[in-house]
Amino acid sequence: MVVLQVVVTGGAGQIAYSLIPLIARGLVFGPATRVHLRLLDIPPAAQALEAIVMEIQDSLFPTALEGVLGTTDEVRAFEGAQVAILLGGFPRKPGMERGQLMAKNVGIMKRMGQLLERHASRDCKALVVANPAATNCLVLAANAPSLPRKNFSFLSRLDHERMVGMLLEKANSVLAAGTASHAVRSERLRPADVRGLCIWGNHSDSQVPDASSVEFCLNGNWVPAQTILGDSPWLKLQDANAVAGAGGGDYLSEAVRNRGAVILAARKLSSAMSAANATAAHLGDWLCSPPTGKTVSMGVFSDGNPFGVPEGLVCSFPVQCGDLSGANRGGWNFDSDFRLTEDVSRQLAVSVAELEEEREMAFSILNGGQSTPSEGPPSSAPVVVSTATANGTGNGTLGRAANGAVNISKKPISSL
Ligand code: NAX
Repeated sequence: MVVLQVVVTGGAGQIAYSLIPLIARGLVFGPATRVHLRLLDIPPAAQALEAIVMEIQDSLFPTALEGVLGTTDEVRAFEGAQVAILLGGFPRKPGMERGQLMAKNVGIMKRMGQLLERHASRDCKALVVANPAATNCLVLAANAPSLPRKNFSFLSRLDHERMVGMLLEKANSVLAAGTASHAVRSERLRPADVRGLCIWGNHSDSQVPDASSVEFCLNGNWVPAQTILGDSPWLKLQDANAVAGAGGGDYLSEAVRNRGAVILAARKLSSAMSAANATAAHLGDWLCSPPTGKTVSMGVFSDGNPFGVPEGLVCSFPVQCGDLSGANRGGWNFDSDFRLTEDVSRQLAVSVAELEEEREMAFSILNGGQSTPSEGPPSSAPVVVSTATANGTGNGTLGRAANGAVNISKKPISSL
């Protein structure tokens, strides 16, 4: 019997609390995979970890969980790990600027990368959820240079799932009201009845929720979203700078970008249940599913991407996961059929510029004030200039934003 060694950092945090039952019930790595779970947290959380281990024991999970270790010993947690789920990080405090949060968190990620490098399995797959997720992932990989770059990813799936959920909500309410011009359907649309969307770029307010090619499966046939929603402005991509922060009823993209803030304001805590479910979906598709041809959003290294994003960045893209049992376990490919419209291309360039600034800031912090990444990844090639066509079915390459990036070090941290 194979036992998968899985380390979860931030094991006493709130996302972990929702994720652990999913893993323990076989809903992440599949019912046939036994998991040995190592929950790592920092010493102030040691008691909470102990309590979580007791709760796991009391939950009588049937078979998927082979064993659990709650620990503050980093080496024990990472020893031989085959999957690393990085939830652990320093939380945002009131009034904290992005640069300050970055300084705390990239230091943690550097340490986690060193642990991966020294103690994890040589084929360990790492998923970064902790914010700033994209730049954390870059720092993690830079400090674990002997692991393949394709083994590193960050979570943009939550934003993707939020967009699917909102599309379903809207389409089902139109169908229920019977106001769709060509569409008649009695059954509710389900998540599997939506395709053709992607979150591009950073996991931040600059992310690009792209609904330009969304289709619904209506009575067994895939139809453009407009068949149900009409030529609705709601589907149009709103400029990231125009996000009002009020909840975003007018545009889907605005609502997706604001979702984390709305939940944080209402719950006084950031999204945890949905973040755990998105983490499970990301890992399940990446590591356990047979190839389905399904396109999902995943934060991965840009190396070799067909969309013109510079090499050496970690960025959210449309990807398809490959056959993950056996030799190809953990494989994924860019979905090169995905086309960037001009609007998406322009906004992706802004998000990529933000990622480049974050990278510079992170490695400057880690190198004691010098922005040259002496311990960072190779610096990137220049941005490929857009050749997207005016009809919105461009050639899939990225344009440089006319307005460039904002200075992110003083930017308030978005609720993510
Ligand atoms: P919590 O603050 O509840 O948990 C974080 C845990 O990490 C705490 O228990 C803390 O003690 C621990 N920790 C801190 N430093 C550590 C270290 N060096 N080693 C191990 N553990 C350490 O946060 P939670 O709500 O669970 O969120 C976790 C992370 O996910 C945060 O960074 C959050 O911003 C991020 N998110 C990312 C999302 C995404 O889509 N990528 C969405 C959800 C979430 O906001």
